[in-house]
Amino acid sequence: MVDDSTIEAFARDGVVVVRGALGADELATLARGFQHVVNHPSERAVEASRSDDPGRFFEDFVRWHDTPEIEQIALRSKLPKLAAALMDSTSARFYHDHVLVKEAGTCQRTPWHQDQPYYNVDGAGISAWVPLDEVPRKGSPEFWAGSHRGPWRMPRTFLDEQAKWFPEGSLAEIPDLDSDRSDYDIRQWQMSPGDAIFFSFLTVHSAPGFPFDHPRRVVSFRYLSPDARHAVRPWKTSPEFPGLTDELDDGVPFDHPNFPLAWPVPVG
Ligand SMILES: O=C(O)CCC(=O)C(=O)O
Repeated sequence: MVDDSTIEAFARDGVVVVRGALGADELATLARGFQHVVNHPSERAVEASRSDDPGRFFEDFVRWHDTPEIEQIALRSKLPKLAAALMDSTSARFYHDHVLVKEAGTCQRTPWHQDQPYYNVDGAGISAWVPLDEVPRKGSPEFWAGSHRGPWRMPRTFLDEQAKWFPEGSLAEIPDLDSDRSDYDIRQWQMSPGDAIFFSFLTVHSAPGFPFDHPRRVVSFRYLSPDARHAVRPWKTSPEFPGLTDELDDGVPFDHPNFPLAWPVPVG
């Protein structure tokens, strides 16, 4: 499904693009699921843009439980097999889905960040960022290639940069990539519906606003490698998994119905 050079590129860069990862029928299914989420936001949903933004940045999380279309794509498309192959792993467990829309004209950037410090996960994981719309290069996420091999970086709230997770000073800060972009290997691609950007939970990434005349609808599917372990945090992770610490010990594999094995496809 992916050749050795793509697997090597993922290990080296922490990010690769796979064209045509989902087909037309799968995209139609995902679009239905996406619309269900937008029409019925969960208690986890957030408005990630300011009230005076001419567009809107809306996010929701972990919707596969009540959105069968998202479950279908997360568990029964090529995505989990691709995720396992790129992690050079024999299996991939589904972690969660993250639904994002930047409406036409949204100014709000997604700031530079790594995903893993927000999570309850130690060990490797990978995301597949899949757009439902054409995304011109200038509206597409940016990735600092190789940053997944560096340290964990301080997670901050997107709108007001608060350190709500790790204590202030306890992790390295994200450098100011935008002021000296030539010092960093920054990758960005034009994307079409069904293409997927696969990136490590530790790859530093950001995304611009969306100054175009159509929305940018996206679902990011997150998968865990077999070496991923549940990391109980003394704070609310993002997303939060309420009650999980009563059912899954600290330091154990994610062998729990909330995190189904997605590849290989379980028999029966
Ligand atoms: O699409 C975006 O604006 C940000 C996506 C992102 O940060 C992610 O999928 O982890």
